[in-house]
Amino acid sequence: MPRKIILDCDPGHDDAIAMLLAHGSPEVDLVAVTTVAGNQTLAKVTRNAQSVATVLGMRGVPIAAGCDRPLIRGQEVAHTIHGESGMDGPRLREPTTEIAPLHAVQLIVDLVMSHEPGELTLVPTGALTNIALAARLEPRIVERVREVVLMGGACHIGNWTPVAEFNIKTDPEAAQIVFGAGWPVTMVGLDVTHQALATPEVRRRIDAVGTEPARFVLELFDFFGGTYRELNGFDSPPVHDPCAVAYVIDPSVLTTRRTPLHVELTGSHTLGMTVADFRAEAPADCPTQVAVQLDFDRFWGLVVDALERIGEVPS
Ligand SMILES: [Ca+2]
Repeated sequence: MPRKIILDCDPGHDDAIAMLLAHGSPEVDLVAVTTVAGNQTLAKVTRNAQSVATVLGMRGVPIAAGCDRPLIRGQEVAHTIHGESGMDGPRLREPTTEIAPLHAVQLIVDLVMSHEPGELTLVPTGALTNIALAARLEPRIVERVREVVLMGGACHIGNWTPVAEFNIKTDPEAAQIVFGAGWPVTMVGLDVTHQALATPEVRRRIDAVGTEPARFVLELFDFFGGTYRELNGFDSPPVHDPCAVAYVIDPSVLTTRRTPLHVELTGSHTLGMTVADFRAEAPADCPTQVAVQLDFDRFWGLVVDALERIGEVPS
């Protein structure tokens, strides 16, 4: 049985590849795509989600727009990484997919409550605003969700600040709600996503697929690779968000370690830092774990396989 997931995202170059991986993998059933302000404004990331769905030929998957700002703090966007549109680089077709006529938070609640307990997995790859609000709006979803596999956080080195990762830093209160809710959480953070590099060899493998979606991925890498090189000194860009989807498809892609996780909400230099406790083995009933190692070949194999399955998309 394919694993049913809701992808809650802010496309975003790497979010686009997360959508691609979910859409092209038979091991997961993408039930909905929900958007949240993050890499760019809500309007821009939602339009980008529609564009990606169009490029990939994704039909029948509802796309719903969610929160347009963090719970408490002012909105920060990542235009330095993702450009003014939030997904600069590729020239996109006019989107043909529509937006669902309800708020993403309501859609998440409705879907979780209308599925069997343990059936739906939430895969957030942006700020955790929608997920936190969904848990507050309908607390029963916490017991019904199978697990939350999120891209965000870092146990050692951040990207938005020395110790904080962008998705967590931009809405730390929402992140703390999600980490502390009691449902199983796997944090797929920079510790592993900085291993998911789009190297020249990876690019060659994707180029060999030879389809429009494959060219779209290469155009994403071109832009994202440029900003990462300039700003962060990376030779090849880290492709964060699909790592979370890959873990749902095949958990052996990531090595995980069980640990309590907390979000720093008051530090003057550490706001948004995710604090793990590696001093001792966590108790077996600890609901949170963090990814510590990526199987690089297996991960990129999943992305290439997904592209092969999607094939050429008729216009
Ligand atoms: Ca993202």
